[in-house]
Amino acid sequence: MSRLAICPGSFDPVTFGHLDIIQRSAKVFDNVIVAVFNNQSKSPLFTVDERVAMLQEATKHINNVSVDACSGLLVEYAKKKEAQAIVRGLRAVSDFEYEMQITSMNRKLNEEIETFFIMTNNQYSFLSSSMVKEVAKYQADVSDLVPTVVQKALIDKFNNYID
Ligand code: COD
Repeated sequence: MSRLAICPGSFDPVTFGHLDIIQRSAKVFDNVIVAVFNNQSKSPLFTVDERVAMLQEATKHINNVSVDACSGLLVEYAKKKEAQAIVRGLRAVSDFEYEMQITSMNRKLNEEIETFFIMTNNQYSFLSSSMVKEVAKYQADVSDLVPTVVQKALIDKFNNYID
């Protein structure tokens, strides 16, 4: 039986921290779907379509990874795709409580689907999309934090930014 995992997130925008989790999931599972949700509570900078396009470009070299725009409940999406697992990344203790809440809620909604956690690579433990957006706004160099496609998109977004 082929094993499918969903890597869900906002990916606003995708960073090397996300890509590390996606790449490592792709080594463990037969297929991985990166599911892009519109998490309104985070006031997104990029549209879902823009985020999907950047992820597609950044993961095009990984054969068993695809990217999809999603809405509604994550567990419903996972069920529709017949996925066995949800994979999330963990950076620090501060992520733990939030992840615990999401996982407990998802388990209550659907007991069939397991959530797996992958510890961040130490190199990316400080890295978040919000931090990248914050520094890119002031034209800081983010080339070692995000793929080239994202770097270019950030330059375009903040081209005329005045504080
Ligand atoms: N290193 C390792 N992992 C990282 C790093 C890093 N530097 N940065 C981020 N990650 C991980 C995150 O821990 C997460 O696992 C993943 O990468 C994606 O991160 P984000 O920040 O883009 O994703 P979130 O937290 O905004 O995603 C939230 C969801 C969209 C999954 C959630 O809101 C959701 O499930 N929405 C659908 C509605 C639903 O079903 N709700 C019920 C559950 S709350």
